[in-house]
Amino acid sequence: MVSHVGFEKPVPDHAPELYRSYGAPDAVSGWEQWGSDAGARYDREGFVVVRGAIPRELWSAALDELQSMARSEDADCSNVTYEGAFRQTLEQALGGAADESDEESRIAAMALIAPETRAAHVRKFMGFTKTHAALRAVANYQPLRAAVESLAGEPTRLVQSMALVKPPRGREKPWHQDHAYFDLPIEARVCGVWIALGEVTEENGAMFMLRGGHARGPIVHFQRRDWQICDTEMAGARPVSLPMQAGDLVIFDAKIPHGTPTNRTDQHRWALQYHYVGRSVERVAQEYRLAIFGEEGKDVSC
Ligand SMILES: O=C(O)CCC(=O)C(=O)O
Repeated sequence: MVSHVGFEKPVPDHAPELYRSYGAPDAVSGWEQWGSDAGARYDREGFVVVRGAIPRELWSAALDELQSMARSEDADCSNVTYEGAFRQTLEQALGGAADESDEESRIAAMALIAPETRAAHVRKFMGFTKTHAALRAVANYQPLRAAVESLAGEPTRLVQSMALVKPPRGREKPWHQDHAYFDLPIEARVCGVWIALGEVTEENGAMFMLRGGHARGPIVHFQRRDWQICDTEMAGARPVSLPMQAGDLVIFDAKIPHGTPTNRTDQHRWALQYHYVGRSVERVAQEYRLAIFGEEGKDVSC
């Protein structure tokens, strides 16, 4: 049963120069090539791209599952976010202004909206690995878990699962560090994995990363188009874009600055994102995180 339905805030488009790529990173071809070199590259650059990392049967089952969740009245996950424009559709279905504070009526109104309309506006699902076996299977894919464990230096647990859908003309996810969203010790090795479930290009919202940027440590975030690193902080940076095919992924340090531009195409861009941390790592109070990354990040999620 979905427990939270939210809508994105309308935001202005980003400046094009925020997502200009300065080269292409080297990639590892399959897990056979994963070794100590990859670990050293992760430490040096803050991320490693692995091509053909998830077998077709796993990624295509995951994509089917997400597409059926998008059409379902109840996506059966902890949290669904829609594009801001979907608010008007919901208001019409409710016969007036949707009461933003009334979660129950927002969830009930989903049943009044045609499945294809709902699906067209989904932006994000969170918290689904307990209920959806196909999505759990990707998170637990053994070679991936082994690589993550080698980077964390100990057995790991999954701390967050998300599906990130960028609909046609879907908005940017501004530059940020994922660690800023986690109540985890700043020295913990938090490892993110972003998996392409279809073709990903600069035009439809590829991941951009700042090579070696994790070494700078935490950067203060501000509420602007999102809770993010300020655009002025990124001026003069030389990021790289990570175009991918379905089944490719990037494993990254949660302190690497990254972001994705607006989808300029008519096609959806589908991705999964999981975060893992060593089992010995304990949560810390939100105040600890805010003292490091900025007070405006209260109660935010990625
Ligand atoms: O998939 C995207 O568009 C951005 C995902 C991301 O960086 C995040 O949610 O932390």
